[in-house]
Amino acid sequence: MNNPMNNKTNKVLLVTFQDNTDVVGLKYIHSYLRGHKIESYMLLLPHYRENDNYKIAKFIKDINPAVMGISLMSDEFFYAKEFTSFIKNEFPGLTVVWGGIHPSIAPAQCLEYADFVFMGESEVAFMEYVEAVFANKPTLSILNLAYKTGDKIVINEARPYIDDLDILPFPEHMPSDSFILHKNRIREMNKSIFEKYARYSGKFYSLLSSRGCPFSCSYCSNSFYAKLYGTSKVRHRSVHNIIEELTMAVAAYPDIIYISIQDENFFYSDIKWMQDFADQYKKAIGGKGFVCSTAPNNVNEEKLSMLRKIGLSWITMGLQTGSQKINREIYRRFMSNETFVTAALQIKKFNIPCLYDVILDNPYETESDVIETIKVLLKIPRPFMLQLFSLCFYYGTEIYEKASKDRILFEDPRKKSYTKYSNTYLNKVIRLTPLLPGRFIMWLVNNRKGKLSFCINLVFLPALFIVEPFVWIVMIFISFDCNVFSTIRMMSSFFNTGFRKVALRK
Ligand code: B12
Ligand code: SF4
Repeated sequence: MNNPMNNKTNKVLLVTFQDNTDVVGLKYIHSYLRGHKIESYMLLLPHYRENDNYKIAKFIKDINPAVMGISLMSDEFFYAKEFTSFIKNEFPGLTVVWGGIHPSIAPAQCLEYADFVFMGESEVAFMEYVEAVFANKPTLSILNLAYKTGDKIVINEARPYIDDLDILPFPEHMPSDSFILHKNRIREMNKSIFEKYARYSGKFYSLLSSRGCPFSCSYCSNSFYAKLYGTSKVRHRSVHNIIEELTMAVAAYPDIIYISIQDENFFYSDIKWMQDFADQYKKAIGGKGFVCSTAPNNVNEEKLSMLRKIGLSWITMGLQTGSQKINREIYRRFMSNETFVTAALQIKKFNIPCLYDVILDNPYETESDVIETIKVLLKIPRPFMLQLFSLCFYYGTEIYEKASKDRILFEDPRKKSYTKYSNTYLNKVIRLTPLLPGRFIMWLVNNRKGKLSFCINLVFLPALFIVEPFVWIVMIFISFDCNVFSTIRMMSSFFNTGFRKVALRK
């Protein structure tokens, strides 16, 4: 195959392996480049397989980029490695740059394959790099950049966080000039393909109203960023700027059902900012529902009341563990169970359905720690649902350093699936906690070692297949203020997301 660099162009190709189109960070990079008149293309490779390489190579030859940027999380490392090795072989002169969370936390590992790595927030730094490449200027002193020279890894200083996020062009729901690997071919993105891959059929619009989190939980990448930047400051966009983005999005995509606020901790915003947001949201976006995440510490009735009135429909909040000791000493989360339960009761008071995150498979947890989690979950009001994650020891995080020092054996975070938690008795009980009566849950806990422990297997599947869908329907119904039509419409998007995820896998 010809090397595109023989015929140098001023084009950038941005690649992702994520299985959905919700690639917020990469969309920001794309918009920033395009906003600065740089010809940027996006290529989405969901469910990428080695066999796809030659089809992709043909597409790359046609586009002929000067720089290829790949965005990756840890679990996409091996796709990026395989793909980059192929590309370097096929197009030896094409510069391949990696960015995103994994290259940020593990640059040396990534530089085994990528020519350069960008660490941290990179809109400005990457654009400077691209402009330098186009102008044949030196690039090695660009901030955020890491590279290898001989055996040595050089990591340049991080550019300070962008304080004024309003300078960033809006990311696009369905990015312009984007292409996708669909049904064995690279196709130009269009609405129908987009809806197949977007989460909830594209009916959720992802918004980042702020960047950063004031906390620094040991398992979260924010504990790494706090070290990299020497601060955990949260930066907010102006309300005016957010509303402008939403107004445009809702006009362009009238079938959007929800605004999905992707901020780590939306309730962290101060009350004055929130009041302003509520007023302008109500005026400009009307009754459109929105969903967000929060830490329990930042929930209060004033904020709940204000946001419920303008459409707050779902909340995601982390418990992670009911063991105070694990929370404090291992997760470095200084959030008490009382605070969590109080927040859950307040959320219930405003009739907002809530999803609670719980981390399973923590080798530092004893059986009694896990039982503490079950007990806390039994104190919160129903209906609710759990999002259960198997603990991943991501590189660069505080918990990774600790577990490595303590010689704890853990799975390679690049290979581990965070959704595949182990099938232990107590993990099953946790899964059943929102579905079955509290007394029965405690009975299962107390009989876990006795002759009756087999009973859990009798109730497990019926609860999952009969009770769980029912709880979901009730929660969706509540989220739409008991509107039957909206509930049915939403359920079809949920169904499509689940169904297509399975059907689109080759
Ligand atoms: C919003 C969010 C999501 C959204 C959107 C994800 C997305 N890709 O944008 C959704 C809900 C889909 C999601 C899902 C998941 N997420 Co998530 N998510 C986040 C969150 C809270 C914010 C990400 C964000 O938008 N940040 C703001 C943007 C602007 O930053 P950014 O994405 O990092 O991009 C910037 C830089 O990284 C860089 N960059 C990015 N790509 C590239 C490419 C190039 C070429 C260059 C030069 C630079 C560059 O520049 C960008 C702009 O400044 C982060 C936490 C965090 N602090 O990052 C977790 C986080 C990214 N998620 C994480 C995980 C684990 C997941 C899940 C696997 C499960 C889960 N537990 O949530 C799923 C699976 C996703 C999938 N593969 O489909 C982990 C990743 C850990 C890791 N080491 O891989 C994080 C870091 C949270 C954590 N646990 O620490 N997530
Ligand atoms: S509160 Fe959530 S986003 Fe913030 S550091 Fe902890 S886990 Fe990460």
